Amino acid sequence: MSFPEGFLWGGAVAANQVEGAWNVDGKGWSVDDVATYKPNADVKDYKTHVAISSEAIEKAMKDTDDTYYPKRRGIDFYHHYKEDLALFAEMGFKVFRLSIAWTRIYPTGEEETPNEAGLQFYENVFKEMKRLGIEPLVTLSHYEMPLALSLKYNGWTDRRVVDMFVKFCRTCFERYGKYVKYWLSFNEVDSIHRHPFITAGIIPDRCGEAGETACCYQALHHQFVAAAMITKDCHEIIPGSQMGCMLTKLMTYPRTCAPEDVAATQKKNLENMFYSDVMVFGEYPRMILRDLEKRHIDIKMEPGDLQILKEGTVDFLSFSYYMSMTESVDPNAERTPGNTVLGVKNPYLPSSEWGWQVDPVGLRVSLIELYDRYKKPLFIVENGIGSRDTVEADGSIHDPYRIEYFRRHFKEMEKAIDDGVELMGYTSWAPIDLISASTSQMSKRYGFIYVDQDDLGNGTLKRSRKDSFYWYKKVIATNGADMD
Ligand code: BGP
Repeated sequence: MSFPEGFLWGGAVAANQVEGAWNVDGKGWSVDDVATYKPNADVKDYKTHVAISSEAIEKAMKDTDDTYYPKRRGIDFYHHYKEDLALFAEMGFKVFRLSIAWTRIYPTGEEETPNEAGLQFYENVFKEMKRLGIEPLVTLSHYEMPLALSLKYNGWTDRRVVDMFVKFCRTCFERYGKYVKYWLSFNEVDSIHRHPFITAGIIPDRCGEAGETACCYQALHHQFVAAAMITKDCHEIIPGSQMGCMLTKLMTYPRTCAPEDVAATQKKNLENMFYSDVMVFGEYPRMILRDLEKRHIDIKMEPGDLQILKEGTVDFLSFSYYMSMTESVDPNAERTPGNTVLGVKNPYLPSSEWGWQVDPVGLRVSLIELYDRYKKPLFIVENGIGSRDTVEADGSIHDPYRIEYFRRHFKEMEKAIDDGVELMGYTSWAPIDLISASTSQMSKRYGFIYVDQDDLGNGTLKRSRKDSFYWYKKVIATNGADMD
């Protein structure tokens, strides 16, 4: 067994979780700039962490301090990007996944002309990556939409946001087409129901009598249409480019072999793959349309929308995989959180401090299921474990649990490839410690590189190599042959 020649090993980040510089060089307010760190909330209570309201937004916009708004400071990648890219190159990265913050390019989303300082920043990053021989994999929407569109239109619920997003993407394709050939539209496109605000700018208390669920499905339809439109634009503007969709793979097993548990699990997995079904097959699954009909959810579609979906299907499917869960019809089954969902606990698996259940075999199961369903090349664009790391007196950082996590997941990837799955590459989440999406913590560390900063922003931002840095470097250098 081995990884194919040219396998794209690397790491992934998101602008809102690393860049900082939230209000410089013309950048506008994004939905992340009002996300707060809630030190007293239970880290497993993700609903509290991702909750938002008009009142909270108003309060945040009056507060220019970033102490309790960690995504405003990130890890200051905006000023450290050359140092960080050099560290990624030292590990031997073939690819680096990053996102472009919409509000650096169009501060409110409605400007006629883009913000040149914002365009220049990302061009500098891509030039440095080209110099280092690292291929960019660019996410166009990674929870970073303009707050102005959220406040004015209730985010993606309004059809007019489609054209604004398409304008932003065309600007990126035209400016960066000579550096970037791999693109992703919406990060975890399925996450709109889990955190509608950071995913689609939807403010629950503005959903009116239609209600939040209907708003989410309408916004999601607009995102499906926009994703299909930009896929065609990407192919036309950048010959040879590839556009992927990005799914949270929420692998779910039946808690028992009781047929009711199996049926409930099947429903969960089909619901999870509905989003990639639309973006890969270019149409809504019949059973989803029937489910929406039964729930009296009426998605307003414009004439031609279904044709747009059909003509704008993706070239590859990317996904995040952190953990698996089970499903049971037993109302008393113990549940555990994982990546802003609440699954039934699997007694055969260990859990992280945040409750996420570690399941390397589940990655192989996911790869085979997704490849069998879609017959498209796959790309793992997020996988990793958040944990507390300790800096020893001599400055070393020992993270054997992280090495073990990755080793076991890489072994399962290798088995899936050996079974015939076409896997383009792998970007770990995240190569460098950054701000957690759900809890806005710095202390939930993912990186091969440690960043000296705590949850309240205290620290020097000094970067340090953890033991796993050297381990991953060896894995990449041997294309996965040496994982000891
Ligand atoms: C995914 C997001 C990433 C990343 C990851 C880890 O949902 O796409 O942005 O944050 O989750 O989650 P967290 O940061 O909440 O630990």
